[in-house]
Amino acid sequence: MKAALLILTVSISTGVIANSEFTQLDTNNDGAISLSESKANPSVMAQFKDLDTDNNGRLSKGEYSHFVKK
Ligand SMILES: [Ca+2]
Ligand SMILES: [Ca+2]
Repeated sequence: MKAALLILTVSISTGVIANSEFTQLDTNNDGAISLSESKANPSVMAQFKDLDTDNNGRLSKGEYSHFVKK
C-alpha cells in the first residue's frame, strides 16, 4: 500500500517537472514546441524529428512526453 502511494507520488512529481519544462520551451505559449523553440534545449532539438510523430513540425504536450533525457 505504501509502495503504491510512493509510486503514485513519484509519477505525479515527474509529470509536474516535464510540464514546467514544456512550458519553459513553449516561449510563445501556443501549447506546442516549434523547432526554433526546441533550440533552447539541444537534446530536445536532437530528438525533435523522432518526437514529432505526426510530422507537423511542432511538438504537442503528448509528443513531448516521449522525450527521453540522455
Ligand atoms: Ca510554441
Ligand atoms: Ca507534432
